[in-house]
Amino acid sequence: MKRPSQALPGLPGWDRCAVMGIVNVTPDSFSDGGRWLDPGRAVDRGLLLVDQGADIVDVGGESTRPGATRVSEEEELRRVLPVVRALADKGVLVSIDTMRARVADAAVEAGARIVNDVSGGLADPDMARAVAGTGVPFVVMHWRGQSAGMDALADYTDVVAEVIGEVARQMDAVVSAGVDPSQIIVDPGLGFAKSRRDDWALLASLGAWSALGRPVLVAASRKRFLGELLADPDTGEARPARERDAATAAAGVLAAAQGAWAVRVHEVRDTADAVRVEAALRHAGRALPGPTAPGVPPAGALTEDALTAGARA
Ligand code: PMM
Repeated sequence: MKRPSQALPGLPGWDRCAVMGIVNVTPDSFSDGGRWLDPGRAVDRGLLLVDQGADIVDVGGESTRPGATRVSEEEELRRVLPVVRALADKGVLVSIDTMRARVADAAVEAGARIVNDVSGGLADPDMARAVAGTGVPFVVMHWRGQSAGMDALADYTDVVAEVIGEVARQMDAVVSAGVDPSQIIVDPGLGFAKSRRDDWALLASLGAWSALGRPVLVAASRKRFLGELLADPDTGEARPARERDAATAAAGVLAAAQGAWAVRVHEVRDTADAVRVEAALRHAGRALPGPTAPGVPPAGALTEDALTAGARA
């Protein structure tokens, strides 16, 4: 993929794929539901993810797993605001994962610096205008309908072309509502109204997203298509969600190699290492475009000799 600028207005630029760590302040998310429902534990978790290499911490208060029903706006606000405020106060770059304009607005007021809307502005007619008013970057994810019924909407002839086309229309809609196009991040929405085969096709074709000219966020973490790939050969049962992290890191590095701007993951450490390896290899022997990111060897540090010596060691 031709990489659109890694820098977004108001956010630091990274010379490698960024890592977004997930803190779901929910009782029912598919892989970590209930673990971070207590605000103190959620904040500690966010800080740990930063220690482990997360560049951004994504805080969500509503599960979007297939079949999930919605929580009330009041409950969502009650879950996320103290966590967003505490992490932002400690200097963490927080994104708020919400489909509601009022939650997005309140979270930005509390210190969030990115709005991550899995509906890409479609679930709440006030969302795009609200985000435009805040001036923060906006993740426009591909979305066809609420989680309760989304599996029935996975019907495509050419999934890659159709998903990109639908995201382009979502982008036009949010720009019409006032969002600055330079603040848009796009996301294929793996697992959202997608079959397993659709997820693989999308993950294999991230290069095609350069047509939109926007940074791409990819969230494969622990999703069903990985669990089914790693199913128990005897029982056919999908690998449990918490045992999908090596596959998640592999998916992340493959997304990074195709030019993804960021990957969103539940467990940060391995993916943070993996994207640094990808960046080091990509930059090896070439001048880096900007200041060297922590963990990325400076330009020229990885010469052919050093790489060969590394391979021998
Ligand atoms: N997936 C989930 C939640 N939020 N946000 C973006 N931008 N992209 C995604 O694919 C996405 C998301 C699914 O639930 P999880 O929080 O347990 O991963």
